[in-house]
Amino acid sequence: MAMHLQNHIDGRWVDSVSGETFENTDPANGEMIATVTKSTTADVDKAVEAARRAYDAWRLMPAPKRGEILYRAGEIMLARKEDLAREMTREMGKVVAEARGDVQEGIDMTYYIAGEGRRQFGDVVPAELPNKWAMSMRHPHGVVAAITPWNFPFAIPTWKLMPALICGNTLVFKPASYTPLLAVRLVQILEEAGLPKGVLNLVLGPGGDLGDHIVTHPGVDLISFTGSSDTGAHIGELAGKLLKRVSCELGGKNAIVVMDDANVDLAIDGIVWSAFGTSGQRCTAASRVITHRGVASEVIEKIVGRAKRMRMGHGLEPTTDLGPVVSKSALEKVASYIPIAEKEGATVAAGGKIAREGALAKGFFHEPTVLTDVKPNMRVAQEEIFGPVTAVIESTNLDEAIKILNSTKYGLSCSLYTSNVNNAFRFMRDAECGLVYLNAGTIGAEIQLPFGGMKATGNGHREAGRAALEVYSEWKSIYVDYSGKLQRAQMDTPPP
Ligand code: UN1
Repeated sequence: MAMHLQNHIDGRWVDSVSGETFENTDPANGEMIATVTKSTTADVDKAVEAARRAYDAWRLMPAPKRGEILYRAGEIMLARKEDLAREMTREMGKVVAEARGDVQEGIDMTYYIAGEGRRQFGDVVPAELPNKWAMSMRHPHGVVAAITPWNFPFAIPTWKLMPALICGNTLVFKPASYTPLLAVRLVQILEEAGLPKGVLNLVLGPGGDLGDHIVTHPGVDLISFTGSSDTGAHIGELAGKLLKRVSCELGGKNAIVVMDDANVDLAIDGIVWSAFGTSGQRCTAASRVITHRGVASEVIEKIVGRAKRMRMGHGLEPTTDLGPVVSKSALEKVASYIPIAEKEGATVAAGGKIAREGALAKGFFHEPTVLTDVKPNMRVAQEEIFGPVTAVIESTNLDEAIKILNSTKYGLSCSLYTSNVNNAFRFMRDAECGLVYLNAGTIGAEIQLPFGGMKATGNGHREAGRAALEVYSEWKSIYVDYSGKLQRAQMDTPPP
């Protein structure tokens, strides 16, 4: 019996005013998981109104008390980790070991941010005039809209919800339409942990008009979005005209550079994990490999061998290495890049096809694919494919490799395999990426450091780590003059 998933508005689980629904299905076999209420702009209005009503009481609750609710939420997540992971695998396809990692990342973020309830440091600095006090403190924005993707259906919402909550904001949460179940689970957990009604409101449904309405709604103060660069630019345009705060986490075309002095087998492990983990559907996925010519044939032979041995299947099966991609349109997009690659002169060295054998035909499976003879300016070396496809490019030295690395419009994650410390430090300095790895793959960022990227990967903000608070609060500088007389800064000279 399929579940039915509803919006959560002002503390109540309710259907959309439209009465319409859409289906949530397993991308590995097409099985129905749930019917989902399909929201309209009128539902968004209700969600924003509820969030506005709840704002003052929430912002005035002492931040350590808000933190206690988050700690309790973390405990509940930990207790339900296995169930959440299994539901995630069914809902969006990633293998269950990775789904556990996604939930764990959400737990890590929740505990980490709960601690910020007792920090949120400001500055107290000397004033230039006598008997005067100068300090800064954080202030919430008001109502935050969190628009989240399906590829990390638990972790990424926690990156947005938890810091927004700890800073005293209330929320309208619109998850991707492919992953409403994990969003419902997260809201249920926060509700059980004691979040007051109206503080977190959930609106389910596909983006488009609904997304535009959220972004332009006068009751929404900040939009935090993770998704494609095109959608991010659109949101930025809409919000910019209204001078709203926007934080965007967008695409990537991440690369692993392998030097001729690298431990090649270690590099192969990193490449296979980073290129094909989550079926390549991570913003951080290694969709390019830039290999030194001296080791290129060995690198190619070994990646191809590994890709060919990967077993596709349902993510809940213990034998599965590679799950499906999320949807039919995602599968078609991935497949469309193969003829593009061939036309531009690349060679399909492994994979290259939609999998149609046996039970795989029921799902959205694409073979793990390795493209060789790729030149840095080809479309497959520049555009985000978001599937299990990696493009191998050859280079003659580190300078050239870094130039190729930096030649895309994106700047999220990169990695260098080398045993030469000078190479390592030059790479750390010159890579135009928000995440840099040495002798490790491009995926697997930890939540206590900032996450995000340069150039078209974002709009200058970072999620997670201490940086998260910068997005979800504004600075307020406060001066207290206790001299009892008019003192004019920059003009009055203090007495000797
Ligand atoms: C993403 O794909 O948008 O670093 C997030 C990683 C994960 C997060 C990925 N911790 O791969």
